[in-house]
Amino acid sequence: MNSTTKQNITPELRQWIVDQAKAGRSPDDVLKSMIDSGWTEDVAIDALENTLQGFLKDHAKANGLPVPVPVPEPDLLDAPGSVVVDGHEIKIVMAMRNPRVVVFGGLMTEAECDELVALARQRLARSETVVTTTGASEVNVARTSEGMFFGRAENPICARVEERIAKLLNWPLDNGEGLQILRYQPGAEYKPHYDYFDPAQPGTPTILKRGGQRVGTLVVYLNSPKRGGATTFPDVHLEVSPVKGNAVFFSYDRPHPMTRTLHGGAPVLEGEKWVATKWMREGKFE
Ligand code: PD2
Ligand code: ZN
Repeated sequence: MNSTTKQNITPELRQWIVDQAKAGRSPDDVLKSMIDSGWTEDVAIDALENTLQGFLKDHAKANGLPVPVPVPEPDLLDAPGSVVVDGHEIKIVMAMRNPRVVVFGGLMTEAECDELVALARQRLARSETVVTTTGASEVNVARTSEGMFFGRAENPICARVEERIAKLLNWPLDNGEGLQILRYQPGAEYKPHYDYFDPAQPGTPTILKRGGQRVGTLVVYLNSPKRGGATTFPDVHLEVSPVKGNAVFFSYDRPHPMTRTLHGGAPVLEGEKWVATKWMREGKFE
């Protein structure tokens, strides 16, 4: 918002906007009233956004809820149907607003998938998830896959894929964790969970010292399992099919179930499932 616009929002106007929202009027409806009474559209949108964001922030704080933060977000409107990143065309297969979920087609080539799998295979160990009570890692029974982490830009393929992801999602490379590779064998699954760190857990402040909260996840499918292995979002009854080279992205602007980002990996029924997960933090992950 520019300073001229800010000056135009008197306390009375701010209160009027909040009152309209509390009365259940939609932002579109309020915007229309403002335009009808002589506001230019862009200035009215700025005033509305600024006021409602402030109101929601105050409301969240007063009610002990986490306050929303900026999140990664692709530019989907630039070219309908696909996004081109460094000459590599990535298809938009599906996009949903709430929760924010976008399915990408061809984010990685078949050769890139095969190369990552070959590099990871040598280093697989039973997967660990961070235990938020202590901040330490241990094997978690909810996850029956095996996995490993690459360091950021550990090798040329990781560096290339990380750069592509950072550009696609408009999120700094430095805020990304290293790629995690998981292998699920038949019967293996990842029970529904949230990827953010639970603020109520005593180990969370320690985890957050390195980069703050997670605010987004990108899961890239490195192969197509024969049967099963969808990524599921139980709150919205969404299932994303694991297709080699495709990816599912979702973001969460606060560490709270209201983001509706509960998700899991359904059991693999036949064949193996390999994925690469990129988690994005609020700040630099160093
Ligand atoms: O492999 C998946 O589909 C999956 C599902 C849920 C991966 C993750 N979560 C994850 O890596 O966080
Ligand atoms: Zn997850």
